[in-house]
Amino acid sequence: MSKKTAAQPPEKLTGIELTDVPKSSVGVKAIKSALTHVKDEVGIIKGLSLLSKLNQKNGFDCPGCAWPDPDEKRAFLAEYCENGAKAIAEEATKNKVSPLFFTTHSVEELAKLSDYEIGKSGRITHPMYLPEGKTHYEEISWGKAFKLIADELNGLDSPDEAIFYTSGRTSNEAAFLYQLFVREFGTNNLPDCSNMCHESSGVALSQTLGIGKGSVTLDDFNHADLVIVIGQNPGTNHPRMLSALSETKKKGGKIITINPLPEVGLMNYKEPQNPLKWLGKGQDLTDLFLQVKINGDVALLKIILKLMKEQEDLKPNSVFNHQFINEKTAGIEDLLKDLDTYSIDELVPQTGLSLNEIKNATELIINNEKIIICWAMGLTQHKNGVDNIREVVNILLLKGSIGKKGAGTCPVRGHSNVQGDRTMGIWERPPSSFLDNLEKEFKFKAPRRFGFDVVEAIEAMHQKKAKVFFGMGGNFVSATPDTEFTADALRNCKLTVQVSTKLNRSHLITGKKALILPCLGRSEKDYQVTGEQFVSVENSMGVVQQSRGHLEPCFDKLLSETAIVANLANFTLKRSNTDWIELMSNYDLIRRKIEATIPGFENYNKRVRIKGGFYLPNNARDNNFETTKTNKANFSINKPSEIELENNQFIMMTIRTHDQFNTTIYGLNDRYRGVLNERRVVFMNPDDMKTLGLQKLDLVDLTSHFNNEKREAKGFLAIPYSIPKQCTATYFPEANVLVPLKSKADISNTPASKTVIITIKKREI
Ligand SMILES: Nc1nc2c(c(=O)[nH]1)N[C@H]1C(S)=C(S)[C@@H](COP(=O)(O)OP(=O)(O)OC[C@H]3O[C@@H](n4cnc5c(=O)[nH]c(N)nc54)[C@H](O)[C@@H]3O)O[C@H]1N2
Ligand SMILES: Nc1nc2c(c(=O)[nH]1)N[C@H]1C(S)=C(S)[C@@H](COP(=O)(O)OP(=O)(O)OC[C@H]3O[C@@H](n4cnc5c(=O)[nH]c(N)nc54)[C@H](O)[C@@H]3O)O[C@H]1N2
Ligand SMILES: [Mo]
Repeated sequence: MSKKTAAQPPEKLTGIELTDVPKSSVGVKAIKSALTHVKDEVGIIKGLSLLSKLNQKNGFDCPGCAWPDPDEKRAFLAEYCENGAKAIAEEATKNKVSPLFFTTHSVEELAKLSDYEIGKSGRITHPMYLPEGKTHYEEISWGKAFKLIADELNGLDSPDEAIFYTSGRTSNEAAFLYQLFVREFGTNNLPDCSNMCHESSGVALSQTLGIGKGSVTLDDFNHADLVIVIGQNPGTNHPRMLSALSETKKKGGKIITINPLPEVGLMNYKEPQNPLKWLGKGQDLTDLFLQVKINGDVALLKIILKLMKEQEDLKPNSVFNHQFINEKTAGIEDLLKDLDTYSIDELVPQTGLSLNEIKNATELIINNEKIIICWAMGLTQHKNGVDNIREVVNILLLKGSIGKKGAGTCPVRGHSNVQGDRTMGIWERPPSSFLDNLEKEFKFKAPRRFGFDVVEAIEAMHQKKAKVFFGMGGNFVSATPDTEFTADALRNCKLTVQVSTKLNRSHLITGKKALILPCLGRSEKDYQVTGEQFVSVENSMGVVQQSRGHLEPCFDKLLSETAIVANLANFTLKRSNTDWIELMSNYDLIRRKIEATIPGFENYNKRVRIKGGFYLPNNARDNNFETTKTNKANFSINKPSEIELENNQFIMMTIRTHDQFNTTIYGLNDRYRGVLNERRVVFMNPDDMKTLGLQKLDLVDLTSHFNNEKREAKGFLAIPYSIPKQCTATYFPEANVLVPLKSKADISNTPASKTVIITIKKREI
């Protein structure tokens, strides 16, 4: 057998340049960077026309992050951010990957490119097929492609041998049809990107508050006394959140940031909508910055809880909201008892902070009533990720800071419709009430056995228990942990299918046979036989609204995701009481089915046409916790990190640069961290570098350690940076090869991509 092509990005360096870390975020540089990307990828006239529709009430939802749009006023030409502009530039790119491209380049040749180079090849125009043993993709008709998948699926010994993955861009309409098809086919194997993302939040919030989603609305930021941003980098990943934080500050609220890195976006901000302010100093956002050690959060939050309790014991009724606690919660006695088993002195070193800093944070929490806590991957992607979030909830519950204006939980979602996909039933563990509704409406027997999540799906493919992989969007091989292991898992499959807009590595690391099905992007018009359609999406705060494409499709052979699912179902399902082709012809018909099966979508077709959309029900927002096991909001008992580093070991977190959307690499810069033209870097504490005898930009190799297993990634440039000792940071997907598949969060099974234990070795030249 010929040698396998590596699945990880090549170890090539691209010519680094270091600059000073900027003092403030956004401002004129962000506008310039956005326009450069739009000009280069799309052209300036078409690009500006596109931007004018982005996140407007009659426009399309940004395919970037899930941060919400204002309910009322939306600024003309301005409800987008630098990175939203890059996201649509990337989708509307002039570059095309045509059948000729695949005739010219073999799969092996393409797999040697970096993710940046692969992505820049452009939009895929035709369905493409890689037959077994062939070196090049070949053009295939839609009909033949659907038949091939249907035959392969129907040839399996059991429906559970197929995996149906979803990334979070898929619309409600497509997602609903997709999960229905998969369940009629006979399996709950519906892993999704959420498994790698906010699953820990979903689990923790469901247990404690009875709903897996956050409780705040955008307007709550106008009323909050205190916002805590923990484990999140909104300046890069949710830039429009900075305007919400800016409003909190303007109205007199305070901001605490808890992060191992002093992320520029959270420190100082220049409003993009106000050119007069671009030249000034900008607005300081963070009032108190706690530079916590990676995974030191439970220890930190526990100290805060203990200090709150001390103060309450000293002066009863000065800290806790007893009325809320008595009426609405369960489990406070156990929590208080458990807190007594920890000593502050033992916890402090885990945080890397001084007790005084923690006391200052506690004081702000004690002295304010309306508190919002926001978080993202810095909390979820750890072994104790669920504990992290439950500890956050403990603080809010003690203060009664939930279910009222200006207060509550704010897990900031990633993909633009990841929350909506879950609402539509993209979940390997569907509640039985949901399946009951499907059975009643669609007259079939739904499978009841839980399916595989992402990690389990990889294991099943590796063990050849699963044999067909179908990806609705995303880039499975590069986004998941343990790149080479996952690649082998995919190679074991009989067939891998990717529904995609752009070329990515998952088209190049394939099963014995592979298909690429090209689909429309969010920004494109969707024509079906009854006319132009729109779709709907749910943002991070539970608002459902319509999204209507603005551009003509980049090629006339593309199908919408909805049409792909409907056709596939039509080809595959031998018996179905559903007229799939009719549903596809008019998305109002799909929305009627959603209304009939999922609570909260009453009058869907009418309400989705109201500008700005509608809010889904949210019990935590309504201060009602009857949906938990105890019928109350639950306090919980959580464990600090159990990681013990040996002397020469470091914790590594894998994070995003300012120039990427997950595995889509827009460019090679990380402007806010002062790194230009290079992604293979490792950020280190300067004292640690000295101890290892490393100079700035020395070339190092990284080895990760887990259960006596070792994984290697070679060729990274060491950069001295403001980061706590024994903590390091690298970018994903390059560092994913180091993340062990079995290293994951308890209960949620989310890969622990932010706590990878590594050693660092200088490359001998
Ligand atoms: N432009 C752009 N936008 C995006 C994305 C993108 O790639 N590009 N991705 C989207 C997706 S899918 C998601 S999920 C979100 C991700 O949004 P983020 O979660 O903001 O993304 P990360 O880059 O993973 O950053 C994690 C942050 O947590 C901090 N952190 C890491 N470990 C710890 C810890 O142990 N404790 C604390 N307190 N902090 C820690 C890191 O320093 C970093 O600031 O963004 C979404 N939006
Ligand atoms: N080490 C490490 N790994 C991580 C993370 C981390 O922080 N560290 N973060 C994790 C997180 S939070 C997430 S959400 C996952 C992301 O995992 P995925 O969602 O699987 O990955 P993406 O990179 O977002 O997927 C990009 C691809 O989606 C396709 N695409 C784009 N738009 C569309 C569309 O409209 N329709 C269709 N059908 N396809 C489209 C394009 O072909 C593009 O190449 O990665 C996870 N992996
Ligand atoms: Mo995510």
